[in-house]
Amino acid sequence: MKKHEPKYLKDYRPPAYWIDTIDLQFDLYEKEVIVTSFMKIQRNNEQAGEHTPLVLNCQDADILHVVAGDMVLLPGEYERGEDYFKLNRVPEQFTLEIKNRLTPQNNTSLEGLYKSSGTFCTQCEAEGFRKITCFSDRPDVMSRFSCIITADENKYPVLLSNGNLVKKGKLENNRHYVKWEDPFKKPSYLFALVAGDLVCIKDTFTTCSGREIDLHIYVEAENKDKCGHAMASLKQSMAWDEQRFGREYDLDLYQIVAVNDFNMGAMENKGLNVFNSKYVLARPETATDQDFMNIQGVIGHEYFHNWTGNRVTLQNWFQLSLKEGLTVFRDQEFTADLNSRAVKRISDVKNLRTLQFPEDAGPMSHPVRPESYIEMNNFYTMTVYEKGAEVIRMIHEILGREIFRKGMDLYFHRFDGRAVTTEDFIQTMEDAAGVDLSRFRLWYSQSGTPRVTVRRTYNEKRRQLTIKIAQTTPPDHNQQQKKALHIPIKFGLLDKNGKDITPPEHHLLELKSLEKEWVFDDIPSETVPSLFRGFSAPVIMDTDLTCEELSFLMAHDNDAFNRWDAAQQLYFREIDTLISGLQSHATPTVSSHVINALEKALKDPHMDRALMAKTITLPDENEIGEKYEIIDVDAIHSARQFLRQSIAKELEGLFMEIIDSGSAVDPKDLSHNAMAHRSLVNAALSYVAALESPQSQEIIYQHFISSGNMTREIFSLTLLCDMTSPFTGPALEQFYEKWHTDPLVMDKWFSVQAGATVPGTLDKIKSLCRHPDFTWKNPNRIRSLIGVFGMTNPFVFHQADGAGYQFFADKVIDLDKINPQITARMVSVFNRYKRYDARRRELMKNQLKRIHDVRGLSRDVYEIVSRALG
Ligand code: 0A1
Ligand code: ZN
Repeated sequence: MKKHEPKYLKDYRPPAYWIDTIDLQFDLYEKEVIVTSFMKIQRNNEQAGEHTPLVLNCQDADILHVVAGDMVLLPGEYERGEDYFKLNRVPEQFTLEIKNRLTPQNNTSLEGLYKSSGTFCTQCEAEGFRKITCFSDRPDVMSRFSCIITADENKYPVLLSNGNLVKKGKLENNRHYVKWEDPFKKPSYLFALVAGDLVCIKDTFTTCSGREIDLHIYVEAENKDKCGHAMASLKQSMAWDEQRFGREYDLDLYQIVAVNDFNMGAMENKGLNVFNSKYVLARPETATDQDFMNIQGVIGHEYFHNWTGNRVTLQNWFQLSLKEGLTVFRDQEFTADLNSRAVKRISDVKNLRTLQFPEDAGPMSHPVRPESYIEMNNFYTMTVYEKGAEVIRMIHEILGREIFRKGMDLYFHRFDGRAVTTEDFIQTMEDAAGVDLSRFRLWYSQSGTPRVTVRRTYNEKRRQLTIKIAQTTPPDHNQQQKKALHIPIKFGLLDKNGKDITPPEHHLLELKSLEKEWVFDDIPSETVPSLFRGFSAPVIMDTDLTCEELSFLMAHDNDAFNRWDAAQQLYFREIDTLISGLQSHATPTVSSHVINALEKALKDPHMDRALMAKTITLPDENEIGEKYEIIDVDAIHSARQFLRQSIAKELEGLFMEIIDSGSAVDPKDLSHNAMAHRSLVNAALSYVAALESPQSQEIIYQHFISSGNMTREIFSLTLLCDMTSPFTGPALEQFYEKWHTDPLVMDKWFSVQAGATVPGTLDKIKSLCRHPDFTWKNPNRIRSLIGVFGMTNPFVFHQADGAGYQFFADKVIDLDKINPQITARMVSVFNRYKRYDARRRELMKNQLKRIHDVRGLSRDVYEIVSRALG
């Protein structure tokens, strides 16, 4: 099938024609939209000659009229393929006008022009613009855009596009029009249009050079009171990018629109960001502390794209990480600078380990700069985004903050207004810093997570410590032979009192070969090394540290990330022992050093509460599963539950004290301290819930009723859903009654039920699919029910009879007809079928085959499923 053929990086050629300007007009009606596009086209003489045809991308557009120069072309005079428009002979320079018809009300893919709750909106990245009109829809064709929109004035009072509003007025039949002009050249993926009945929240920001920028956030009228945090976050982002990276905003207006139906988090269209409403709307009553943090992060992310992505853009889609890895790094730093750096790092690393490491070890593994793709939308991955950000972070680590900044300045200076590559970025960093990053480049081209082994020897007589570090990366379908990467290892050495005695020249060890030894002189005995501080490289580390040494690091390491990580390693070891015990039917017991270490942490008066919460939280079942070649879902669930219960029994008194202290915190307070306190209370509540006693159920229910904010309310509801309790049903009903008119809160109601591990969960999920508030048209709702079930509930999804697999595959097959992009993400849960026992493996494989054989399967799902089976 032709439509399923891959595209390769090695085949990249610059475009044959440039499109210098495009003037668009959208006439919006209820049953159709008429798009008129007027382009100035210019041959690229370095690539093309007079016989080179002009080929434009064109998908789903019903062409009505074509004029080339002053000649009207009849259908036989141009070629129209399923996904292209072609003119065989064209002059070196000419104008082309194309009129076409669209039916956005039928567009459920949420790419191109579509309708969300009555609002017209667009999503053009990666290749959605071709669903709007015929164009050279590739990021290296940068054009100046203007956009006229006409529509019914009552239904669509707000008409928006990129850049500046230059004209507006009234038309006949109750219609009105606007004209927008974007002074900056941009690729088509950054075009946006919005038309709807929305209210506008206004503010301003004065830039470092004294320019006043208008800031507008558009939402549905009922959400007017939920935009304060998003607006504050936008202003923080603008100030931060000036201070940390010297980047000033360039237009006079910055617009954000929140829509309910959106495939991803948000989109950085020039001057007109379109957001999933989940990342804009928040009040403490409706959004959790985590939601507030996410909003700040995503607002920052889209804003930072204005320089890393928009002003400097991509030569082709293989370079996606050039903008995404770099912008994720920037948003992570923004969050870290404004909140707790350690807490941010811990969450990012947890995310990387639970989602990116498995991706990189499975059939979808690809380098940060992929070499081929069938459907570009499938490459908005954890690898491109999160591992891509880790790669930037390592450069930052190697160069140091100041030189890195110098490199960034040079990057913007060199490439402003151009479409470039990850190689251009690295080269610029080398030039600015005067370093050789030739081996470092492999992080962009080699897939897989490196494993790093650390072994120590100590020579008592010579007072010499030797640390030997070795790396290997397992072979995969991308490369059979993996090369040694350049790995920065942030290093520390603690003496027996916990004092850091690291020789200054060894704060950063750089491993550039398969193995290397470092010899440290004049070192006392009984030191404990702390490696990969702050998780300085995205690797899996295998150390020879004992449990006592880990407990010591947990208490003394001056790197907060490693203190947390030491606790995690202790838990993993404990769970591993419990799993082996369960598998050999031994009576399980929990070792005292885990309880002691936890008790010490809980009694530490200096520890920040948010860090304490992270420290006492056990790794989740997916994270634990990652440690095993063959994942025993049942043993993992039981071992984790047993550990949780044992800790709860031993330390109940301390947990109760924490819970009681929570009542002193104002539920509407969004300061770091208040949020930190709530996260600790929730972590303690989770242990108390594990006691499964009538009293503990009562405590959770009381917490639910008296919550006063969504953080407390939804967390206690989650715990109630995960237990067999007389309180669960009433709590779910009360929550529904209270919140059924708020879609974002209802998503949470679906999620807590989909994530439960109690008997009967699968049947519950099946019946929730038939609930009047469930819809297959809204990605947030699908993710909250089907996504949570498949991705975060391994115990139920992998139930031994395969009923979870069967149900999930049925839904995938149906959903693919509505929204392929979302479906492709969902179906990826089967990617790791080889990691389970023979029976489950067979059951999953059968579902994959069933999906693969569906006629008319989308390119998106086809690519994932065929890779999984391949
Ligand atoms: N560039 C956006 C994410 C995004 C990507 C693809 C989309 O549709 C296929 C939509 C949004 C970001 O990184 O925020
Ligand atoms: Zn992005």
